[in-house]
Parts: sequence; C-alpha cells; structure tokens
Amino acid sequence: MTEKVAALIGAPTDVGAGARGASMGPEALRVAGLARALARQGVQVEDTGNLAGPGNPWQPPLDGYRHLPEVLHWNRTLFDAVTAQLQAGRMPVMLGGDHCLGVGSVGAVARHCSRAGRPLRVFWLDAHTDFNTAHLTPSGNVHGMPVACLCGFGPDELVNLGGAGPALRARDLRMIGIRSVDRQERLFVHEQGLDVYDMRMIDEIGMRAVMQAALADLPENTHIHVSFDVDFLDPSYAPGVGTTVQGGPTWREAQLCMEMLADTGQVASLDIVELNPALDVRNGTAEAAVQMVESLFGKSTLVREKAPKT
Ligand code: HAR
Ligand code: MN
Ligand code: MN
Ligand code: MN
Repeated sequence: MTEKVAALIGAPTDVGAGARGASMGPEALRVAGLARALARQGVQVEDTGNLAGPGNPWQPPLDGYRHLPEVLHWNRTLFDAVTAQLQAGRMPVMLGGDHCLGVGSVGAVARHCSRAGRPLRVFWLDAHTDFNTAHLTPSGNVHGMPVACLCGFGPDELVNLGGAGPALRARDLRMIGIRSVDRQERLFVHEQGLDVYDMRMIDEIGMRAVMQAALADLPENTHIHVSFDVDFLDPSYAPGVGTTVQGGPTWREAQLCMEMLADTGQVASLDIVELNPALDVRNGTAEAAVQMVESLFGKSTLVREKAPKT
C-alpha cells in the first residue's frame, strides 16, 4: 500500500550534472502544483522544505569524478532525511536536483527495507542507465553513475553510504525507457546483468507487455521505489532537462507505465530528478512531470477494475 502521508524533500543541487539549473527543480515542481496533485489523489502531503548543502563549484573532473566532495555532502544529508521520513512511516518524495541524488535516496530506502526484511524493487525510469564508473565515464558527471554506486561500483564513501556493502543487487532493479548508454558503460550493463527495457523493446512489444514483465513475480510485501528521471519522457513533452534524448516514450506510453505502477498499490517512495527549469519553456516540463506523478498516485479517468495479473 502507498503510505498515507507523503513527505516532500527538496534537494536543490546540480553538482552531479553537466549543465547548471537542476538546482531549481524543487521549486518548479511546487509551482507546477505537485502538492495539490497528490492531494487530489487522497494523499496527505507534508512539504518538509529544501535541504541545504554546498554550492556548485563548477570544476573539471578530478580522478574521474566532478565535484565528488559536494556530491557526497548532498547525498549524506539526503540519506538522513529519507531515513527519517521512512522511520516516521511517511512516504518520501524527493524533489531533485540531479540524479546523483539517487545514491542517497535509493540507498536510504534499501537500508530501510533490509532492516525491515522487506523486499525492494526499484524502477529506474530514465533515458540513461546511469551505470558509469570513474573509469568508464565520458564526462565525470556523477549523475551518470548512481546505479553503479548503488550496486557497489564507485567510491567507497558513496557505495557504503549508511551501511557496509552495496545497497542493491542487479536483480532488484528494472530500467524502463533506456535509449542512451555510453560505449563502455554498455559492456558493464551486460556484464552485471541489469534488467533493461529499452526503447526498442517498448517499440516491439509495447509498454503494457514491458511493464507486465518488469512487474512479474513481485512478492506481496514489496516496497516499490520509483526513480523518475524526467528525461525518461520524450523531449517533445519534456524539453526542460539537461540531457534530452530523442525517441522517448510517448505521452500515452509514459502514462500507462505510471498507471501500471499505481495499480500495484505498492509504490512506497519516489524521486523526481533532472528537471532543469533553466532549459524549460513556461514550466511545461514541470507540469508534465506533475501529471505523470499524479497518475503514479492513482489518477484514472474512469473507475476501473485493476488489470488482471498475468
Ligand atoms: N551517460 C552520460 C554520462 O555519464 C550522460 C548521463 C546523463 N545522466 C542523466 N541522468 N541525465 O540519467 O556522462
Ligand atoms: Mn516502512
Ligand atoms: Mn538518470
Ligand atoms: Mn537521464
């Protein structure tokens, strides 16, 4: 079941990104009416405001990472904030910020689930696999690395955030909407056996079959975490992100993805990341993201029977 109270946690930083501006994401989501959209779906919302952290020094990479000390600082703070909300029985909704924040957010969820003996499944909705390491990355930007860090491949401080050893196993993850994987990253994705549903598969079998496969064998008590990188959406609906990639899910496909996640009744935490208001047009990308999130929380045109489990 979706937890009754959602706690919004703003993480206004772009230290992991290759373009400035994602630091303005939390406020843009608020202005687009995120809290009201959740309230319409019967969710009680508590906006905990924004976390504080270091500014963006805008330096070149050092030993394969850009801004690693700042990335660490933000993720430690976020880890603690997400942990506190989970312990209070609330559903954390992290407003990014760039996707480097996935390390702290998903990391906290994973440690919480493992303490509670609760299975976890993470849905990484993204154009990118974010599975680079310092050796593989073409950019040094840590927003291209959070999945690798969560799976144990990255700097010790990020890998062991909040506990010893990796937060996730490859089999805990499902990646949807993927259409940009770097040359060396691709080999590593295959080597580690990530469960990737790329755009080709969505084209060939459709979003419904993709989501059925990604949701298959979901244990009853599973905590579903959704890490929604707004660049998942086709740039025709979502130009306001730092790294647009053509050929993403259509509006309807993205809606169906969210609706099928909502139908599980098991979504228990969420990230909304990579929204970049500096690149947006009249806050339209923030509004698109809010509409997707409203569907993720159960918005439906008609009262309908849940899709049969197959
Ligand atoms: N793969 C590229 C890199 O590592 C771009 C990563 C872009 N990441 C995000 N998050 N926007 O998915 O530099
Ligand atoms: Mn809980
Ligand atoms: Mn991402
Ligand atoms: Mn992305």
